[in-house]
Amino acid sequence: MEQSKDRAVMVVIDGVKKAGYRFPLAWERYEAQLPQCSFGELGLCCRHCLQGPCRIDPFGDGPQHGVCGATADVMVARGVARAVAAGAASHAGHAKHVAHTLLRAARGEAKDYFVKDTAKLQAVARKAGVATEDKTPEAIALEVAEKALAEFSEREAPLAWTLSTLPEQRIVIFKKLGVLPYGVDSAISEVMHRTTYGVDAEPLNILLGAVKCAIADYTACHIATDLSDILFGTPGPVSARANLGVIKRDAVNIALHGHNPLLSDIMVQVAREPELLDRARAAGASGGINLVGICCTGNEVLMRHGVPLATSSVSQETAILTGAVDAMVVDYQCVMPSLASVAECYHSKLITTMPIAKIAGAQHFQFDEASAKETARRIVEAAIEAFHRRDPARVNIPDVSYSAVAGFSAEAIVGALARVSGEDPLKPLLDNIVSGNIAGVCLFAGCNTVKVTQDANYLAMVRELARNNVLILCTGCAAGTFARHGLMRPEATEEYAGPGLKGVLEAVGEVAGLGGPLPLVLHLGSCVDNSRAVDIAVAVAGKLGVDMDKLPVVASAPEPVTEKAVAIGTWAVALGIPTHVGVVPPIHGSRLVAGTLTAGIKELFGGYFIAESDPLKAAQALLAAIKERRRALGLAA
Ligand code: BF8
Ligand code: SF4
Repeated sequence: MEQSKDRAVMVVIDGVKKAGYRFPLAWERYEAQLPQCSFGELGLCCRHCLQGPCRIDPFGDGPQHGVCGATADVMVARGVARAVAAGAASHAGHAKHVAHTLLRAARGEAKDYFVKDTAKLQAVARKAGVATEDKTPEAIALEVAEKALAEFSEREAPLAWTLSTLPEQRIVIFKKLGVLPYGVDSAISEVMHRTTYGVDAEPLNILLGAVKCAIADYTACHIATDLSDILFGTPGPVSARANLGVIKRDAVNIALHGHNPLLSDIMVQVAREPELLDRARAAGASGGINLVGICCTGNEVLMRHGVPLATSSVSQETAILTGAVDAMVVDYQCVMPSLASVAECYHSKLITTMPIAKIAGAQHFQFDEASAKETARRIVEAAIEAFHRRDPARVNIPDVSYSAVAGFSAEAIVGALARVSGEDPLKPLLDNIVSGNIAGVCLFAGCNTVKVTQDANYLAMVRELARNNVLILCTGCAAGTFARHGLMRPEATEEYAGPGLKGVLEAVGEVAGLGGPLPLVLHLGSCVDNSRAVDIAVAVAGKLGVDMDKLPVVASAPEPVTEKAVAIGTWAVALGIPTHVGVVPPIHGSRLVAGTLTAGIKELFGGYFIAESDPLKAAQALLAAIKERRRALGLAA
């Protein structure tokens, strides 16, 4: 199978092959794994106690129960629930980290951080129920941070961020089904409890536990987005470039990889310091210091600072294989441990920064918010030092990069629409949905995987949906894909948008002063910023006076990898959104679980999963879901 649809990625892979270097990359490591275990693929293997591992024969000839008596349905449901819990734990860790930093900043204990966006602080304070009159921004921030941190442990009442960001009708449904979380961490812990040896053995009950945990995950994502905006600013449209061609031959290149803006935002500030720039130039880097982003950290600094995006997800190793990345700085999540061995074969330094995310073979610079800039400076110095050892003969930077307009936060979208219709900003969006110029909205989210030619599913689907006048939003590595392929440009609107959609994107782009249409794909941010898509959907639902499961809104993760993607997909379904996955998680060992997630769950929440590996069929299924909803709303389909 072809590794990637990304020309730049293929140039680098071919380059190292031609040069005779032997690096097994993710794709070769995947091949070495084949055939992967069928029990695992179906979700029919359990290791939750020491009597296992237990496996169930999918053909019915061998064992149908684990040692404890667990059935296939129970095993598969437990597997799904634990994946959601792991994903939620990751987003919760990220969110708490930002909340602690806001708290320390407000107390004056983290001098490099401060309230950058007071308007967002006010808005979030209102949501969280924090009074703001006669208080300094620091005093408000302190209370907001405390409120946020209080969302994580078990409380007596539902969570402020869940209640204040979702429509009342959704909350009623969640209450009725017993899936309204009373604590983010406690919901995660509850899944671990109920899926351990000898606890919950009712598959549908386990799935409801997974949904509850997924709603906790949503809440954590929203907290992470809100507090990051307070500390670093709410994104607005910004131009940048994307793909490996953004790495510069004449500069000290530092790749920022991982998720949290806490370190990467400070890196951006420090890399502009004249003293460090002078040192880089003195080392022979006439182009100075060039920061580039990878994965969600890449999205964070792209949307707030226009830092170019180098690559995403499955192709992260190729950044180092250009031979010109002097340091790759990582925090946590989606960072392949293999980066250490790839970096070892070059002059590149892999720098870990978080106590919970060290990698054997990497250099560790302990990051503490109290001394953030100091650490960031030391990292830049280490990169300059590595630059001295770069071998120009091994540099192979593909000449591929596209311009991209990023940073469409909910606030930025409403701001752009307000220029069209000041007193009622959502009106143009609604009018165009009603008239059918916009058939519906699709949010693309999630990763790239070795199981699909990188980007292939995204590209096929986005063209088909845009052609059919579906407005496209994106986050995470989905955003990375579209940026790397030039679909976040106004030119892509001209090329791929159907006539109705094109007209709308042109009209809004002109009025918003972009000097051309809005890009074909609107970049909402990182994976936690899927919460921004919810904010937009909730506002539209409110305006239409319906719940979210009535909206012609769908979601897709065409190339998902992580447990975080499973958690996000599950909450999207719980919020009433038909959600496509292009790589099927291990659910097919249980007809009951697979049937519930792809069909039965619709009766409870309105949303459901569409598991489809063929991108064109997936696009058709999403279009059909949009049409079904339009008809139900009495709109022409
Ligand atoms: O949180 S899309 S590979 S980088 S999990 Fe990871 Fe997937 Fe990328 Fe961002 Ni999201
Ligand atoms: Fe086997 Fe049950 Fe233990 Fe799982 S929990 S390993 S099915 S005995």
